[in-house]
Amino acid sequence: MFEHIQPYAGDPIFALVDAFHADARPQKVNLSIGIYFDEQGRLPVLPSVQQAEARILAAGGAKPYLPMEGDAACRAEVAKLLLGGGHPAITEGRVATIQTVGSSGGLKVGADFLKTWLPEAGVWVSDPTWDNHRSMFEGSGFRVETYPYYDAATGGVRFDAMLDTLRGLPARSIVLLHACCHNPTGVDLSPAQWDALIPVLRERQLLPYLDLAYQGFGDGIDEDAYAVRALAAAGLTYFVANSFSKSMSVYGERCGALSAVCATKAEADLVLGQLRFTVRRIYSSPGIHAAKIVAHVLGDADLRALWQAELAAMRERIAAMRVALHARLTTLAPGRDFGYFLSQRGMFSYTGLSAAQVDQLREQHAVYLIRSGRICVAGLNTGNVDRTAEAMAAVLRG
Ligand code: PLP
Ligand code: TYF
Repeated sequence: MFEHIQPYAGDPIFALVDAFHADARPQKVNLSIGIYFDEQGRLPVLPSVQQAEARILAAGGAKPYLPMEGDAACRAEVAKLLLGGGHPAITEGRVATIQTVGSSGGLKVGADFLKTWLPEAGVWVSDPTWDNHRSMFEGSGFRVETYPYYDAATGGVRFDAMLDTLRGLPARSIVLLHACCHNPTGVDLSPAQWDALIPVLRERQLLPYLDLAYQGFGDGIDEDAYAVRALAAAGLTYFVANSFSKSMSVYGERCGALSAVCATKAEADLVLGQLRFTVRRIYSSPGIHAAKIVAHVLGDADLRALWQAELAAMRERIAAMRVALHARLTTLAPGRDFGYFLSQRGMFSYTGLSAAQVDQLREQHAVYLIRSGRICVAGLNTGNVDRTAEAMAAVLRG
Protein backbone atom coordinates (compact mmCIF):
# COMPACT_ATOMS: atom_id res chain seq x y z
CA MET A 1 0.00 0.00 0.00
CA PHE A 2 2.58 2.54 1.07
CA GLU A 3 5.79 1.24 -0.54
CA HIS A 4 5.82 4.08 -3.03
CA ILE A 5 5.84 6.83 -0.42
CA GLN A 6 8.74 9.27 -0.58
CA PRO A 7 10.59 9.78 2.68
CA TYR A 8 9.99 13.17 4.30
CA ALA A 9 13.28 15.00 4.73
CA GLY A 10 11.94 16.78 7.84
CA ASP A 11 11.90 20.47 8.60
CA PRO A 12 15.49 21.75 8.51
CA ILE A 13 14.88 24.10 11.47
CA PHE A 14 13.49 21.37 13.70
CA ALA A 15 16.26 19.00 12.57
CA LEU A 16 18.85 21.57 13.62
CA VAL A 17 17.21 21.92 17.05
CA ASP A 18 17.45 18.13 17.47
CA ALA A 19 21.13 18.27 16.47
CA PHE A 20 21.68 21.05 19.01
CA HIS A 21 20.14 18.99 21.82
CA ALA A 22 22.26 15.98 20.86
CA ASP A 23 25.45 18.08 20.95
CA ALA A 24 27.43 17.28 24.14
CA ARG A 25 29.57 20.44 24.08
CA PRO A 26 28.63 22.49 27.16
CA GLN A 27 29.34 25.86 25.57
CA LYS A 28 26.86 25.30 22.71
CA VAL A 29 24.63 28.20 21.61
CA ASN A 30 21.24 27.76 19.93
CA LEU A 31 20.43 30.58 17.52
CA SER A 32 18.41 28.37 15.18
CA ILE A 33 14.66 28.26 15.83
CA GLY A 34 12.52 31.38 16.21
CA ILE A 35 11.68 31.00 19.87
CA TYR A 36 12.19 33.57 22.60
CA PHE A 37 14.52 32.35 25.34
CA ASP A 38 15.16 34.40 28.47
CA GLU A 39 18.48 35.51 29.96
CA GLN A 40 18.88 32.02 31.48
CA GLY A 41 18.25 30.39 28.12
CA ARG A 42 14.86 29.08 29.23
CA LEU A 43 11.46 29.28 27.59
CA PRO A 44 9.67 31.85 29.78
CA VAL A 45 6.33 31.20 31.46
CA LEU A 46 4.72 34.63 31.59
CA PRO A 47 3.09 35.46 34.96
CA SER A 48 0.20 37.08 33.03
CA VAL A 49 -0.49 33.76 31.30
CA GLN A 50 -0.02 31.80 34.56
CA GLN A 51 -2.52 34.04 36.33
CA ALA A 52 -4.97 33.74 33.47
CA GLU A 53 -4.68 29.95 33.66
CA ALA A 54 -5.29 30.02 37.42
CA ARG A 55 -8.50 31.96 36.82
CA ILE A 56 -9.57 29.57 34.05
CA LEU A 57 -9.09 26.61 36.40
CA ALA A 58 -10.89 28.37 39.23
CA ALA A 59 -13.88 29.02 36.96
CA GLY A 60 -14.43 25.27 36.53
CA GLY A 61 -13.11 22.68 34.18
CA ALA A 62 -15.86 22.01 31.65
CA LYS A 63 -14.44 21.77 28.13
CA PRO A 64 -17.24 21.96 25.56
CA TYR A 65 -16.54 22.21 21.85
CA LEU A 66 -16.06 25.75 20.66
CA PRO A 67 -17.90 26.85 17.53
CA MET A 68 -15.96 26.62 14.26
CA GLU A 69 -14.95 30.27 14.46
CA GLY A 70 -13.67 29.91 18.04
CA ASP A 71 -14.46 31.74 21.24
CA ALA A 72 -16.37 35.03 20.93
CA ALA A 73 -14.46 36.87 23.67
CA CYS A 74 -11.12 35.77 22.21
CA ARG A 75 -12.12 36.87 18.71
CA ALA A 76 -13.29 40.27 19.92
CA GLU A 77 -10.05 40.84 21.84
CA VAL A 78 -7.98 39.87 18.79
CA ALA A 79 -9.77 42.39 16.57
CA LYS A 80 -9.17 45.13 19.15
CA LEU A 81 -5.52 44.18 19.55
CA LEU A 82 -4.99 44.37 15.80
CA LEU A 83 -6.91 47.52 14.96
CA GLY A 84 -7.23 49.31 18.29
CA GLY A 85 -10.42 49.41 20.38
CA GLY A 86 -13.36 51.30 18.89
CA HIS A 87 -11.96 51.15 15.35
CA PRO A 88 -14.66 51.92 12.76
CA ALA A 89 -14.03 48.63 10.92
CA ILE A 90 -14.92 46.82 14.16
CA THR A 91 -17.91 48.96 15.13
CA GLU A 92 -19.28 48.73 11.58
CA GLY A 93 -18.99 44.93 11.66
CA ARG A 94 -16.51 44.77 8.77
CA VAL A 95 -13.98 42.51 10.52
CA ALA A 96 -14.40 38.73 10.29
CA THR A 97 -12.10 37.17 12.91
CA ILE A 98 -11.79 33.48 13.65
CA GLN A 99 -9.67 31.97 16.42
CA THR A 100 -7.31 29.42 14.88
CA VAL A 101 -4.85 26.66 15.75
CA GLY A 102 -1.84 28.96 15.98
CA SER A 103 -1.39 31.51 13.24
CA SER A 104 -0.29 28.59 11.07
CA GLY A 105 -3.88 27.34 11.33
CA GLY A 106 -5.05 30.83 10.37
CA LEU A 107 -2.70 31.09 7.41
CA LYS A 108 -3.84 27.69 6.18
CA VAL A 109 -7.57 28.31 6.62
CA GLY A 110 -7.09 31.58 4.75
CA ALA A 111 -5.16 29.81 1.99
CA ASP A 112 -7.86 27.16 1.53
CA PHE A 113 -10.59 29.82 1.60
CA LEU A 114 -8.79 31.86 -1.05
CA LYS A 115 -8.23 28.84 -3.29
CA THR A 116 -12.00 28.28 -3.27
CA TRP A 117 -13.04 31.89 -3.80
CA LEU A 118 -10.15 33.35 -5.86
CA PRO A 119 -9.12 30.16 -7.66
CA GLU A 120 -7.24 31.89 -10.46
CA ALA A 121 -5.06 34.02 -8.19
CA GLY A 122 -1.34 33.59 -7.77
CA VAL A 123 0.39 34.09 -4.42
CA TRP A 124 3.44 36.35 -4.12
CA VAL A 125 5.77 36.07 -1.16
CA SER A 126 8.88 38.07 -0.26
CA ASP A 127 12.29 36.88 -1.40
CA PRO A 128 13.20 35.39 1.03
CA THR A 129 10.37 34.39 3.35
CA TRP A 130 9.54 31.83 6.03
CA ASP A 131 9.79 28.52 4.13
CA ASN A 132 6.44 27.34 5.40
CA HIS A 133 4.61 30.16 3.58
CA ARG A 134 5.41 28.56 0.25
CA SER A 135 4.60 25.07 1.53
CA MET A 136 1.25 26.11 2.92
CA PHE A 137 0.02 27.97 -0.14
CA GLU A 138 1.36 25.38 -2.57
CA GLY A 139 -0.35 22.77 -0.41
CA SER A 140 -3.62 24.64 -0.99
CA GLY A 141 -3.03 24.43 -4.74
CA PHE A 142 -1.59 27.88 -5.40
CA ARG A 143 1.24 28.87 -7.68
CA VAL A 144 3.68 30.73 -5.43
CA GLU A 145 6.08 33.35 -6.80
CA THR A 146 8.37 35.84 -5.13
CA TYR A 147 8.66 39.62 -5.16
CA PRO A 148 12.07 41.26 -4.54
CA TYR A 149 12.58 42.12 -0.89
CA TYR A 150 15.92 41.71 0.84
CA ASP A 151 18.86 43.66 -0.49
CA ALA A 152 22.04 41.77 0.41
CA ALA A 153 24.18 44.70 -0.76
CA THR A 154 22.68 47.25 1.63
CA GLY A 155 21.02 45.06 4.26
CA GLY A 156 17.79 46.93 3.50
CA VAL A 157 14.73 46.43 1.29
CA ARG A 158 14.77 46.48 -2.52
CA PHE A 159 11.76 48.71 -2.24
CA ASP A 160 11.67 50.11 -5.78
CA ALA A 161 12.07 46.63 -7.28
CA MET A 162 9.38 45.33 -4.94
CA LEU A 163 6.94 48.04 -6.05
CA ASP A 164 7.81 47.47 -9.72
CA THR A 165 7.00 43.78 -9.41
CA LEU A 166 3.75 44.42 -7.56
CA ARG A 167 2.73 47.00 -10.17
CA GLY A 168 3.00 44.28 -12.81
CA LEU A 169 0.77 41.70 -11.08
CA PRO A 170 -2.67 40.75 -12.35
CA ALA A 171 -5.60 42.15 -10.35
CA ARG A 172 -6.62 39.96 -7.39
CA SER A 173 -3.17 38.51 -6.91
CA ILE A 174 -2.50 37.62 -3.27
CA VAL A 175 0.51 39.40 -1.75
CA LEU A 176 1.85 37.92 1.46
CA LEU A 177 3.49 40.60 3.60
CA HIS A 178 5.25 40.34 6.97
CA ALA A 179 3.58 43.01 9.09
CA CYS A 180 6.68 43.36 11.32
CA CYS A 181 9.87 41.55 12.38
CA HIS A 182 10.40 39.90 8.99
CA ASN A 183 11.32 36.23 9.15
CA PRO A 184 14.10 35.46 8.18
CA THR A 185 15.80 38.82 7.54
CA GLY A 186 14.69 41.14 10.36
CA VAL A 187 14.34 43.85 7.69
CA ASP A 188 10.98 45.62 7.83
CA LEU A 189 9.23 48.20 5.71
CA SER A 190 9.23 51.63 7.38
CA PRO A 191 5.88 53.39 7.94
CA ALA A 192 6.72 55.63 4.96
CA GLN A 193 7.29 52.54 2.79
CA TRP A 194 3.95 51.04 3.89
CA ASP A 195 2.35 54.37 2.97
CA ALA A 196 3.96 54.19 -0.49
CA LEU A 197 3.01 50.53 -0.95
CA ILE A 198 -0.69 50.99 -0.15
CA PRO A 199 -1.61 52.97 -3.31
CA VAL A 200 0.01 50.23 -5.43
CA LEU A 201 -2.00 47.55 -3.63
CA ARG A 202 -5.13 49.58 -4.19
CA GLU A 203 -4.54 50.58 -7.82
CA ARG A 204 -3.54 47.05 -8.85
CA GLN A 205 -6.47 45.58 -6.85
CA LEU A 206 -4.17 43.21 -5.01
CA LEU A 207 -5.18 41.27 -1.92
CA PRO A 208 -2.73 41.90 0.94
CA TYR A 209 -2.34 38.95 3.29
CA LEU A 210 -0.47 40.07 6.41
CA ASP A 211 1.45 37.66 8.62
CA LEU A 212 1.82 39.13 12.12
CA ALA A 213 3.67 36.46 14.10
CA TYR A 214 5.87 38.75 16.20
CA GLN A 215 3.65 41.60 17.36
CA GLY A 216 5.40 43.45 20.17
CA PHE A 217 8.91 42.23 19.34
CA GLY A 218 9.74 45.10 17.00
CA ASP A 219 8.93 48.52 18.42
CA GLY A 220 5.79 47.86 20.49
CA ILE A 221 2.35 46.31 20.29
CA ASP A 222 0.73 49.29 18.56
CA GLU A 223 3.82 50.27 16.54
CA ASP A 224 4.07 46.73 15.15
CA ALA A 225 0.43 46.91 14.04
CA TYR A 226 1.20 49.89 11.80
CA ALA A 227 0.61 47.93 8.58
CA VAL A 228 -2.64 46.39 9.86
CA ARG A 229 -4.00 49.82 10.75
CA ALA A 230 -2.67 51.65 7.70
CA LEU A 231 -4.38 49.15 5.36
CA ALA A 232 -7.63 49.61 7.30
CA ALA A 233 -7.32 53.40 7.21
CA ALA A 234 -6.83 53.21 3.44
CA GLY A 235 -10.04 51.21 3.13
CA LEU A 236 -8.38 48.12 1.63
CA THR A 237 -9.79 44.63 1.94
CA TYR A 238 -7.17 42.28 3.40
CA PHE A 239 -6.37 39.27 5.53
CA VAL A 240 -4.20 39.17 8.62
CA ALA A 241 -3.05 36.04 10.44
CA ASN A 242 -1.73 36.82 13.91
CA SER A 243 0.01 34.70 16.50
CA PHE A 244 0.35 34.65 20.28
CA SER A 245 2.95 31.86 20.24
CA LYS A 246 5.84 34.26 20.79
CA SER A 247 4.13 37.28 22.30
CA MET A 248 2.58 35.21 25.13
CA SER A 249 5.18 32.42 25.04
CA VAL A 250 2.39 29.86 24.51
CA TYR A 251 3.85 28.01 21.50
CA GLY A 252 2.34 24.58 22.16
CA GLU A 253 -1.07 25.94 23.12
CA ARG A 254 -1.55 26.96 19.47
CA CYS A 255 -3.06 30.42 20.00
CA GLY A 256 -3.66 32.43 16.85
CA ALA A 257 -6.31 34.03 14.68
CA LEU A 258 -7.24 34.97 11.14
CA SER A 259 -9.06 38.20 10.37
CA ALA A 260 -10.50 39.52 7.14
CA VAL A 261 -11.07 43.26 7.06
CA CYS A 262 -13.79 43.85 4.48
CA ALA A 263 -15.49 46.73 2.68
CA THR A 264 -18.92 46.12 4.20
CA LYS A 265 -20.56 44.17 7.00
CA ALA A 266 -22.40 42.07 4.44
CA GLU A 267 -19.11 41.04 2.89
CA ALA A 268 -17.54 40.31 6.28
CA ASP A 269 -20.52 38.11 7.17
CA LEU A 270 -20.13 36.15 3.94
CA VAL A 271 -16.42 35.72 4.54
CA LEU A 272 -16.96 34.63 8.13
CA GLY A 273 -19.49 32.04 7.02
CA GLN A 274 -17.11 30.51 4.49
CA LEU A 275 -14.18 30.65 6.93
CA ARG A 276 -16.34 28.64 9.34
CA PHE A 277 -17.01 26.08 6.62
CA THR A 278 -13.31 25.94 5.77
CA VAL A 279 -12.50 25.21 9.42
CA ARG A 280 -15.28 22.62 9.55
CA ARG A 281 -13.61 20.69 6.77
CA ILE A 282 -10.15 20.76 8.35
CA TYR A 283 -10.22 20.60 12.16
CA SER A 284 -13.85 21.43 12.98
CA SER A 285 -13.08 23.87 15.79
CA PRO A 286 -10.08 25.29 17.65
CA GLY A 287 -8.94 24.58 21.23
CA ILE A 288 -10.76 26.04 24.21
CA HIS A 289 -7.75 26.50 26.50
CA ALA A 290 -5.95 28.63 23.89
CA ALA A 291 -9.07 30.82 23.54
CA LYS A 292 -9.43 31.34 27.25
CA ILE A 293 -5.78 32.30 27.74
CA VAL A 294 -5.99 34.96 25.03
CA ALA A 295 -9.39 36.25 26.18
CA HIS A 296 -8.30 36.50 29.83
CA VAL A 297 -4.91 38.12 29.23
CA LEU A 298 -6.23 40.67 26.76
CA GLY A 299 -9.64 41.18 28.37
CA ASP A 300 -8.57 41.89 31.94
CA ALA A 301 -7.01 45.31 32.54
CA ASP A 302 -4.50 44.08 35.15
CA LEU A 303 -3.42 40.98 33.25
CA ARG A 304 -3.13 42.97 30.07
CA ALA A 305 -0.91 45.60 31.70
CA LEU A 306 1.25 42.81 33.14
CA TRP A 307 1.50 41.12 29.72
CA GLN A 308 2.45 44.38 28.03
CA ALA A 309 5.27 44.86 30.54
CA GLU A 310 6.44 41.27 30.05
CA LEU A 311 6.41 41.64 26.29
CA ALA A 312 8.30 44.94 26.57
CA ALA A 313 10.93 43.18 28.68
CA MET A 314 11.36 40.47 26.01
CA ARG A 315 11.65 43.10 23.30
CA GLU A 316 14.16 45.14 25.29
CA ARG A 317 16.29 42.10 26.10
CA ILE A 318 16.52 41.27 22.39
CA ALA A 319 17.46 44.88 21.64
CA ALA A 320 20.16 44.76 24.33
CA MET A 321 21.58 41.57 22.80
CA ARG A 322 21.68 43.26 19.40
CA VAL A 323 23.68 46.11 20.92
CA ALA A 324 26.03 43.70 22.72
CA LEU A 325 26.66 41.52 19.66
CA HIS A 326 27.20 44.58 17.49
CA ALA A 327 29.67 46.12 19.97
CA ARG A 328 31.71 42.94 20.44
CA LEU A 329 31.88 42.13 16.73
CA THR A 330 32.84 45.69 15.86
CA THR A 331 35.78 45.37 18.26
CA LEU A 332 36.79 41.91 17.05
CA ALA A 333 36.41 42.57 13.34
CA PRO A 334 37.13 46.26 12.79
CA GLY A 335 36.50 47.56 9.32
CA ARG A 336 33.33 45.51 8.90
CA ASP A 337 29.92 47.10 9.20
CA PHE A 338 27.66 45.24 11.63
CA GLY A 339 25.10 48.06 11.74
CA TYR A 340 22.45 45.67 10.44
CA PHE A 341 22.24 44.08 13.89
CA LEU A 342 20.95 47.42 15.18
CA SER A 343 18.64 48.35 12.31
CA GLN A 344 16.97 44.95 11.91
CA ARG A 345 13.89 44.29 14.02
CA GLY A 346 12.50 41.42 16.05
CA MET A 347 13.97 38.01 16.76
CA PHE A 348 15.90 37.55 13.56
CA SER A 349 18.94 38.95 11.85
CA TYR A 350 20.38 37.98 8.53
CA THR A 351 24.14 37.81 9.06
CA GLY A 352 25.19 37.32 5.45
CA LEU A 353 27.25 34.30 6.57
CA SER A 354 27.47 31.64 3.87
CA ALA A 355 26.22 28.09 4.35
CA ALA A 356 29.88 26.98 4.61
CA GLN A 357 30.51 29.55 7.34
CA VAL A 358 27.35 28.43 9.15
CA ASP A 359 28.62 24.83 9.03
CA GLN A 360 31.96 25.97 10.39
CA LEU A 361 30.29 27.84 13.25
CA ARG A 362 28.37 24.71 14.20
CA GLU A 363 31.18 22.20 13.74
CA GLN A 364 34.06 24.18 15.24
CA HIS A 365 32.31 26.50 17.71
CA ALA A 366 29.00 24.78 18.62
CA VAL A 367 27.07 27.88 17.52
CA TYR A 368 23.89 26.77 15.75
CA LEU A 369 22.11 28.83 13.11
CA ILE A 370 20.19 27.90 10.01
CA ARG A 371 22.08 27.71 6.73
CA SER A 372 20.57 30.87 5.26
CA GLY A 373 22.73 32.76 7.79
CA ARG A 374 19.70 33.79 9.87
CA ILE A 375 20.27 34.02 13.62
CA CYS A 376 17.61 34.09 16.29
CA VAL A 377 18.88 36.95 18.44
CA ALA A 378 16.63 35.76 21.30
CA GLY A 379 18.99 32.78 21.73
CA LEU A 380 21.70 35.18 22.90
CA ASN A 381 22.21 36.14 26.56
CA THR A 382 24.89 37.90 28.56
CA GLY A 383 26.53 34.51 29.19
CA ASN A 384 26.96 33.54 25.54
CA VAL A 385 27.01 36.71 23.47
CA ASP A 386 30.77 37.33 23.68
CA ARG A 387 31.57 33.75 22.80
CA THR A 388 29.16 33.93 19.88
CA ALA A 389 30.80 37.14 18.63
CA GLU A 390 34.24 35.56 18.95
CA ALA A 391 33.11 32.50 17.01
CA MET A 392 31.56 34.66 14.29
CA ALA A 393 34.67 36.83 14.05
CA ALA A 394 36.87 33.73 13.78
CA VAL A 395 34.74 32.37 10.95
CA LEU A 396 34.70 35.73 9.18
CA ARG A 397 38.54 35.87 9.35
CA GLY A 398 38.42 32.58 7.39
N1 PLP B 1 4.56 33.12 10.45
C1 PLP B 1 5.85 33.33 10.70
C2 PLP B 1 6.59 34.36 9.89
C3 PLP B 1 6.52 32.60 11.67
O1 PLP B 1 7.80 32.81 11.88
C4 PLP B 1 5.80 31.65 12.42
C5 PLP B 1 6.54 30.91 13.43
O2 PLP B 1 6.47 29.89 13.84
C6 PLP B 1 4.44 31.46 12.13
C7 PLP B 1 3.86 32.22 11.14
C8 PLP B 1 3.58 30.45 12.80
O3 PLP B 1 3.42 30.61 14.17
P1 PLP B 1 2.29 29.87 15.00
O4 PLP B 1 1.64 28.86 14.15
O5 PLP B 1 2.99 29.27 16.17
O6 PLP B 1 1.32 30.94 15.42
O1 TYF C 1 11.21 30.34 11.68
C1 TYF C 1 11.24 29.86 12.80
O2 TYF C 1 12.25 29.48 13.32
C2 TYF C 1 9.95 29.81 13.62
C3 TYF C 1 9.62 28.46 14.16
O3 TYF C 1 8.04 24.70 10.31
C4 TYF C 1 9.19 27.46 13.15
O4 TYF C 1 8.94 30.35 12.87
C5 TYF C 1 10.10 26.95 12.23
C6 TYF C 1 9.72 26.02 11.29
C7 TYF C 1 8.43 25.59 11.26
C8 TYF C 1 7.50 26.07 12.19
C9 TYF C 1 7.91 27.01 13.12
